[in-house]
Amino acid sequence: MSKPLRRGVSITGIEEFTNIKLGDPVRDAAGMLGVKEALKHGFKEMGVLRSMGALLKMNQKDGFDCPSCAWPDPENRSPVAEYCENGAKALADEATTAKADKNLFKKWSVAELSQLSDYELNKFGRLTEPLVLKPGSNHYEPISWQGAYDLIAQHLKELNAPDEAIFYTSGRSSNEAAFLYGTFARALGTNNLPDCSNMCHESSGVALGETLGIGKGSTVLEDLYEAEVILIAGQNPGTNHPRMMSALEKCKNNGGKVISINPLEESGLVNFKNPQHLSGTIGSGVQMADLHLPVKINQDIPLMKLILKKLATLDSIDHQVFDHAFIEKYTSGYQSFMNDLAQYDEEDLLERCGVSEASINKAVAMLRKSKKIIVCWAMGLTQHKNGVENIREFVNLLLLKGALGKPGAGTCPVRGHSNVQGDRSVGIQHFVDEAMNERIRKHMAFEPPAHKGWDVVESIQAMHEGKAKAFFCLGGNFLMAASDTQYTAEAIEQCELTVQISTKLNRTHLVTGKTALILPTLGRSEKDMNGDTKRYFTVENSMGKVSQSKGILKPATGNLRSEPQIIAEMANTFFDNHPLDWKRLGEDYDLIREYIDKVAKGFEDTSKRSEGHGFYLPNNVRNLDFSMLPEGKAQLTVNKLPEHTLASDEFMLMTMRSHDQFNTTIYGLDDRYRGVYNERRVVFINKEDMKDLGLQKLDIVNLNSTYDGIVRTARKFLIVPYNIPKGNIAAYFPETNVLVPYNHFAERSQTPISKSVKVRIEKIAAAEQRLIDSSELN
Ligand SMILES: Nc1nc2c(c(=O)[nH]1)N[C@H]1C(S)=C(S)[C@@H](COP(=O)(O)OP(=O)(O)OC[C@H]3O[C@@H](n4cnc5c(=O)[nH]c(N)nc54)[C@H](O)[C@@H]3O)O[C@H]1N2
Ligand SMILES: Nc1nc2c(c(=O)[nH]1)N[C@H]1C(S)=C(S)[C@@H](COP(=O)(O)OP(=O)(O)OC[C@H]3O[C@@H](n4cnc5c(=O)[nH]c(N)nc54)[C@H](O)[C@@H]3O)O[C@H]1N2
Ligand SMILES: [Mo]
Repeated sequence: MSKPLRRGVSITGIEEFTNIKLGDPVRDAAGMLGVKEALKHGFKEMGVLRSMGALLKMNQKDGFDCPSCAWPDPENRSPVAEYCENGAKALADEATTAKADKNLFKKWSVAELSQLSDYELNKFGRLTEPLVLKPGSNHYEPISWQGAYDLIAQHLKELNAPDEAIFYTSGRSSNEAAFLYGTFARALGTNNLPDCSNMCHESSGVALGETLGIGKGSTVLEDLYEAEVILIAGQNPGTNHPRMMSALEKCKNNGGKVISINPLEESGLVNFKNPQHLSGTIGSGVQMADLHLPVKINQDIPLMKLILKKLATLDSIDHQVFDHAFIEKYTSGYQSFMNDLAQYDEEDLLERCGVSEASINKAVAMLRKSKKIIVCWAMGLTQHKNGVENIREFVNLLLLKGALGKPGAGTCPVRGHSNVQGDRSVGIQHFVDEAMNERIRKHMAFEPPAHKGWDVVESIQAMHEGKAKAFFCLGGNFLMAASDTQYTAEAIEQCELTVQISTKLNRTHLVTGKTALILPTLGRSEKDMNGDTKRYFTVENSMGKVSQSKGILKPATGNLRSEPQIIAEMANTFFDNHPLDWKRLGEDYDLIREYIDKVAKGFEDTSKRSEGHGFYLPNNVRNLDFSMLPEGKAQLTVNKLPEHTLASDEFMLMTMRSHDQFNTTIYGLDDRYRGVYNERRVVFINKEDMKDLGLQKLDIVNLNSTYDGIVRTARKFLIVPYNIPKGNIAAYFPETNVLVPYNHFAERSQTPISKSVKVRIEKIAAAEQRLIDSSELN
């Protein structure tokens, strides 16, 4: 089905091996090695002085918010080192002194650049000036800022309808930039506001909205310290949210227990050495998970049902296991939930989930008496066909145990990008929110569109069908992040104009519309000046707290503009006569915040209240207010078992992150915790499955997925034996996104099924001697 792309660009680069080395998976996460790794990256990318200065200001009250994940900062922050290895890598990546400037684009055509790997593209460094790729040309060339805005205005004026424009957001933007961007789209007349969260925690948002009345988590950081049991399901905090480990450590020191639910026994959950205290750097660390439940991919619902069934049986004896007063007062649906639960056969549930009964009994024993329970989760639950139902099943546990709206208990969807939650809070959403529209009419004096827009998967299909002409991206790397890379590439190419507001070069700059623009922007660590005034912006962390972020580094070049400024200038050039003073909005962020206070729900006096520790946005679950839900109560739900019809030679593939990447940005080629070095093209597979397939370590295979009769192939991967349930395999994204069909996604949230892709393994060559010789590390 693949069709050649315009300008001869490649969606994969050359698929070459990079000389793999294998070691044992590491059991201790973080520790001194983590700090050393972080500093190594920092020093290499930005020099010693620049990196020390910046690291000291990251996540401090007078500094900037870490550009990596959205985990909150403790109130009594450590004066140094309130960062983690990954934060330091993210910073080094942004503050690098390398430059992708006009000379690079003069020398390299887009086709030539696209032959490189994502890792190599990112290494070119920071984008330095606005660039245009004209129809028929193969090279980007400089364009003035005003020239770029004029070109955008001209294209927007040529649209037949506002819905021919699409505005994608990635979660690194500020509240101010995201709010202006959403406002620009709505002022134009469209709700086409797809967001990276559509591929990420959308299933959480939908599930939590339906059951608890708010699409966000309910816990605050201090709750984790107090919890009796924390469940960590489908999340790899040691790699993706390392600062969460210190919170888990506090929980454990207070006597709490941690249960990990994951097909893999991830390093951070085995043992953690806190790099922030001495014992962490030299001692033996803390054993994190008291219990590991190696669930099969997408069998969390059977596992939870079995646990709930066993708890229900115990409860029927003494009525002390479930919190009946809570259930009575705050929930609806108890009887139908219990009737449904009674139907399942325990043996069948046990077999489906693949976890030993002894381990499940241990989990039941831990949960039985506990009243303060927190469930943390991430992509392992959301990126399945039944992603929404997965989360609703864990909410059932919390509701039955009355573990909500009190200290030490609640929901904790661990968000990804550092401001992905804030972007949504200030209006990046494709559906219509009538209350917000009313406030827009009242305070901004324009008529917002009253029909639904497109999310990520709908946008891709619309582009592919030629329904969209202009595609804007506020950050991100849409092509590589989205599913079905070839289909998405063809979709993007249908556009007349594509515009990327970005910091670093990536493949979405190379696979473009007929005309393409790159608008280079300031990174979060950089000083954002308006004349002599230093500006700041605000962000919301994973727990709903809004605070300020002020860059401190000298910008990579003098020709970068801030995201709000770029959006405002684009709007100012396009609109001839508009009720909003776009020019001033691009200059004065206090003015943007005044509008945020009036238009976005829960924001009030943001400029002032975001100072210092910041403020929490309202959260109804914390007050046990479910008045917005049917009967005014939280909803216990009936969720069906996931059904997979795997052919006898098919495996279930999860596509996940290595330790050296941030989504599509590849910092390095090692996955230290999993013992893989200098290579990303690997498939983790159970030894017994290898035997059944006649495969040896480092054999070369293709992965093929077949959906709706279409075969998609990811070429050239190396077999790596791993402790993973039989029938399950794992590999890294974005390389494997070519396998994920664009039209298969979670019901109701439309999150692509990135964690349960059915694939066949096709051996194409035996292990090469040169690879084996260098593969063992001691
Ligand atoms: N360093 C770093 N930090 C990051 C990111 C990054 O790329 N690099 N990305 C950020 C973003 S945007 C996000 S959304 C988060 C992502 O954070 P995670 O969700 O932790 O990221 P993934 O690597 O996708 O890992 C998913 C985990 O789920 C498990 N899993 C897969 N399938 C299942 C299943 O069916 N059931 C269960 N129970 N577990 C399963 C996998 O084994 C893996 O441990 O991290 C954020 N932080
Ligand atoms: N198969 C598979 N696919 C997945 C996932 C998976 O687990 N498996 N995970 C999904 C998830 S959870 C997510 S969140 C998405 C991520 O999707 P995206 O958010 O679209 O991707 P990123 O890789 O985070 O985007 C990186 C790019 O953002 C730009 N950038 C970085 N910082 C800034 C900034 O401050 N401002 C601006 N304007 N640009 C900046 C840089 O140019 C960089 O190249 O991917 C999804 N795709
Ligand atoms: Mo994410």
